[in-house]
Amino acid sequence: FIPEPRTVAIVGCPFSGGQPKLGVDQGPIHLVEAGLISQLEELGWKVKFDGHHQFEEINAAADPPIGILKNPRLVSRVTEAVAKAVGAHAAQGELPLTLGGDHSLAMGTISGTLMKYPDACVVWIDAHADINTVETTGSGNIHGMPVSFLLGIGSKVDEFSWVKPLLKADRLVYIGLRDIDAGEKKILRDNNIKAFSMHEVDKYGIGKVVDMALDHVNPNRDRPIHLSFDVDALDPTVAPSTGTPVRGGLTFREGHYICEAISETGLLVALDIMEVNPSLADPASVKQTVAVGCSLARSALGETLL
Ligand code: B3U
Ligand code: MN
Ligand code: MN
Repeated sequence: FIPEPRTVAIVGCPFSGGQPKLGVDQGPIHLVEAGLISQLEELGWKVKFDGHHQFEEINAAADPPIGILKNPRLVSRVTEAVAKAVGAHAAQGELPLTLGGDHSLAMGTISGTLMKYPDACVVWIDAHADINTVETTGSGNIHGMPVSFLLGIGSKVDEFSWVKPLLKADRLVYIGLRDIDAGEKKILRDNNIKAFSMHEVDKYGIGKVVDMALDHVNPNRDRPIHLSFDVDALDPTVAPSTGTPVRGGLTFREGHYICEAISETGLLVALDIMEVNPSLADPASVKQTVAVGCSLARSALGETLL
């Protein structure tokens, strides 16, 4: 039994500790100020917004690198808090919409989803695979690593012992990849992880790619879906204000098509909109990127064209 109207719980996560560029913590504030709450209400959702999360602060001196991982204690504490917040919303039957912030947050959001829905699958939309391990990361930026923690691959870091490796490799699929480290390619191959890079989007078209992606992680269309959308999956001409833009990305329509198709399944249980950084690029580009973040969320939550 799903109560109507359904409730979306917005979890604002002003957090940038998983990567070095300042400003991505302002992403959620801009998305909400752009009118996201009323836009979702207009779609018929009951919107619960508890404000932007106030995270514990740990200063850099108290958080030296572990190996080359940067801000490990901070990222661990924040993502654990996010897991609890998302898990609690899901437990109440609400659909958590987490606004980032950098993509390390997905360690928390997906952990939270899996607490309530152990058989959920994850659709990860990104230019990057974010699957580096302690062994393979070259940057030490944890936003390039959350998927490996969720899968439980690579050597364990005590600080992150709260992350339970509950995600199975065959319940994960990527769309939009085009900047993958050599170590990550090996991980994807060794673990048989399904990934549709921009090459496959070009070859098959986005409609077929989404069908194939869902056939892989959700063959009977009966598993709950967590959609984690990094706006850098979109082409930089579409979403310029993000920390690590990579040319050759998804068009405006391809990005929205993915959200619409997942909405149509009726199986979406959690959504992340990540890596909007309003301090990068000119004011018009910022406005455009924030507007795209809002419209992706609307599409995933059922805004229909006709
Ligand atoms: N794979 C690289 C680069 C990167 C990952 N995610 C983003 N950039 N946004 C890394 O640092 O792990
Ligand atoms: Mn990402
Ligand atoms: Mn990315």
